[in-house]
Amino acid sequence: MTFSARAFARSFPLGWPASRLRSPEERIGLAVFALALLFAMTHSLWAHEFKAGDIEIVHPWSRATPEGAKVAAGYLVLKNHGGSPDRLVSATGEVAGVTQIHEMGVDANGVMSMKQLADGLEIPAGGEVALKPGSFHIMFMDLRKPAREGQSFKGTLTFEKAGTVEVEYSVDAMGGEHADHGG
Ligand SMILES: [Cu+2]
Repeated sequence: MTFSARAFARSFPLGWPASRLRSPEERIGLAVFALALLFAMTHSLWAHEFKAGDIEIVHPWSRATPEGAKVAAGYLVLKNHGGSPDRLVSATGEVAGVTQIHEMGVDANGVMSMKQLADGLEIPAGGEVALKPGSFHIMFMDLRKPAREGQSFKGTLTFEKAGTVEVEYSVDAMGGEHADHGG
């Protein structure tokens, strides 16, 4: 043995292993690890999904709305595991008087605008469609109550073939581009 117990004690004057967490680097490392673990747990709780026939509905979410807001948007991913196309034809939300399926885009003047998809939204066979900020979304109108961060609200999605399924939207933090368009 080339490393004596006395030399060992000199190298770690505060004692080993008790000294480990007294080093700032170790503490920060442990804190980062704990946060990462917490994030992973929270994320898996939020990454919920629903099924209607061949259609998988991944992580419906919405944003918190300011007091008095009349609209909110719902986002999710629709995956079609079937061999034929299906179509999202309507939606409801318990917070909303009226719920529509919308598409957001840039008009000829370069202004963000959106329109209702009266015929719904096709999900190709074996494919997927993402409803996300700046693109397709569920539009909750005539809001009866604000959507609060950390809470969730129920809604339904109706597909031409897969039928109607109840889903739950997680409410994320306020802000972002869709909150600004006001209708
Ligand atoms: Cu919209």
